[in-house]
Amino acid sequence: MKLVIGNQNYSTWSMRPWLFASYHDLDIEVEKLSLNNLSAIQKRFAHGKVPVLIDGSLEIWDSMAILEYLSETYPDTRGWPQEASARAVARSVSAEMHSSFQALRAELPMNCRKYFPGYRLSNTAMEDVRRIQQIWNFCREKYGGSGPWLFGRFGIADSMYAPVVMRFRSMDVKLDRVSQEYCLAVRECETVKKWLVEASSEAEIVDADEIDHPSVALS
Ligand SMILES: N[C@@H](CCC(=O)N[C@@H](CS)C(=O)NCC(=O)O)C(=O)O
Repeated sequence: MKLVIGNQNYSTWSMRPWLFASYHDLDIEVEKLSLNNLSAIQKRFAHGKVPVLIDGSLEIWDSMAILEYLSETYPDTRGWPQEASARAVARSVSAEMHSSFQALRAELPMNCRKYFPGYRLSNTAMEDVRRIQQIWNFCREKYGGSGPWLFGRFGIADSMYAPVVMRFRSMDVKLDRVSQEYCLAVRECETVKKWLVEASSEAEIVDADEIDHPSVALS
């Protein structure tokens, strides 16, 4: 299998399946394409976006579908919780991440290399931040007893929310205690650290994903 991703500094959608595959040490080749060269991505893939998982003649072009395929192909990874009601909630919060939080996406692009002191969010983006904290508190309190992740053990829901943790880190978003602890667990994860090292080693700037605000380099 091969996972085709975009620039690690910027590509939130790529981070999700990469994190899941790398956390579980799956034998998957990774190919990186530049988000500055969209025409190359469009030429190669009908829908023109990354990530894409290639398994023989099969192409899967959506991050959630890739995560589910990996979890089904490698059942030991147990991407979704085993218990039916926890699984339904994990799917709900993952789907909400997949389809919502437009203000957050627009105002807080992921930029793993940079910290933006004093960056102010709109009320709409703050509402997205509030909702995400509500989700994290709910999952941690109700399902997170057996470990530091949203449903105890690392799963698809954590892969879906990891890029948000990176956005909050860059923008120094103030969070409640449970959310701070969850963000710390994500940032301390060795696989997340590996992503950050690889993102920091990229020199390429993607102007479309940069914001016009003074920044400090993050290590
Ligand atoms: N719904 C897709 C979104 C993928 C996506 O928007 N990828 C971005 C990179 S992070 C991209 O390829 N953008 C290129 C473009 O929009 O032309 C998924 O879940 O994978």
